[in-house]
Amino acid sequence: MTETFQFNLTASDGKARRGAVSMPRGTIRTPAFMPVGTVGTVKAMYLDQVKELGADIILGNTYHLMLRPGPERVARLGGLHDLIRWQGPILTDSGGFQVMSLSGLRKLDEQGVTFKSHVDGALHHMSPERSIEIQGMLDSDIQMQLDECIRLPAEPREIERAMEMSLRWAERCKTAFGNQPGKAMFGIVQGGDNPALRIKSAQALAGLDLKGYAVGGLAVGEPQAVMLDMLDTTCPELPFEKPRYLMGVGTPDDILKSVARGIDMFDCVMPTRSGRHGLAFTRRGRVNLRNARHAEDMRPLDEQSTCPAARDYSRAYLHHLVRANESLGGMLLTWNNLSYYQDLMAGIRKAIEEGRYADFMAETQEEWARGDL
Ligand code: PRF
Repeated sequence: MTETFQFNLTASDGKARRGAVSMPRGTIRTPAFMPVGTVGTVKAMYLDQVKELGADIILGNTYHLMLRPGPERVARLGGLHDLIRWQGPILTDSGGFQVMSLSGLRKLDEQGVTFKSHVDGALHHMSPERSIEIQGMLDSDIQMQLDECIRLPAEPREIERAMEMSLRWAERCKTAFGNQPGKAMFGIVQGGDNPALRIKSAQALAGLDLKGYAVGGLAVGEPQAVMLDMLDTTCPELPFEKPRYLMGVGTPDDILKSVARGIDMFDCVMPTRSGRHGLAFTRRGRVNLRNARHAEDMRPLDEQSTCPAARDYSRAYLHHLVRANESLGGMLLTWNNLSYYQDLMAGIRKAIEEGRYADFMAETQEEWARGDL
């Protein structure tokens, strides 16, 4: 295990990259999918299961953890890893995006954001420096700059203002983070659906020589084609030898197409959240277990799956659990979905190594299109 943060590319196929991020707490095989553990739990899962499925890193949220249990308390309790019992790397999002989507946003200016807690209504302030300080108290391994993410569609001037401010915040976060050899602070490209702003953002961040780069401000209301265009524009501007993380993305199809454009890391609530809502991701596409057609179907979701949730339980039982709002329904479907996502990533990595990524993508998409078993 290394003392420092390192990224090594080991193979490529077209623009798709196969590599590994190595840091003191572990190695992340890329392309990687990071399960979301917002409040210090990957919802409805034991972290031993998450590890067993092949996840090398999980994500936490600065916004949620600062409100509850609070960063000072987490630090007194020995840091997030010991508290939640996950010894691998943890990436924390900076809070800007969650403030926008969850809190009664009060005020956002050059200083930072002032917002109302969704927990108890109390007012909080977060500056770029405070976000990094909190991520440090959580002992996060990969910390994200504070940024401002604009929902699309939006006015070009508004997109530009947020992108420019995010750049200034990136510099402040870099200074606040300082030099921590075993950890990393990633910058976040913004610029909405505007290619020129995306290029400007990516080039300026590249100039800051950060350890990794995220692409933010996508999957926020635009069509998939726009997101993919922005990746085509942005990725070539980012340093080739640094990891690239597409934030909050996405569906299995989004992931396949984004890897083809040079993305190395992903996170999304989709497998966990949709599992709790009765939706299963499978080799043959999506299956809504709420649907009455499953009520007396004794077949499993997919007998070829590597996951017991997909192999050993009938659709009839999953349907019953979902309809009855039983916790076990959400647990089994989350397990199935995270298993599907991690197996997809393993398949992607292997295909890149073997130089057959385009074929893998086409075959995977064909299987989805055939529809449920
Ligand atoms: N910024 C941050 N977190 C994010 C996003 C962003 O733009 C997105 C957009 N898809 C998800 N999570 N800080």
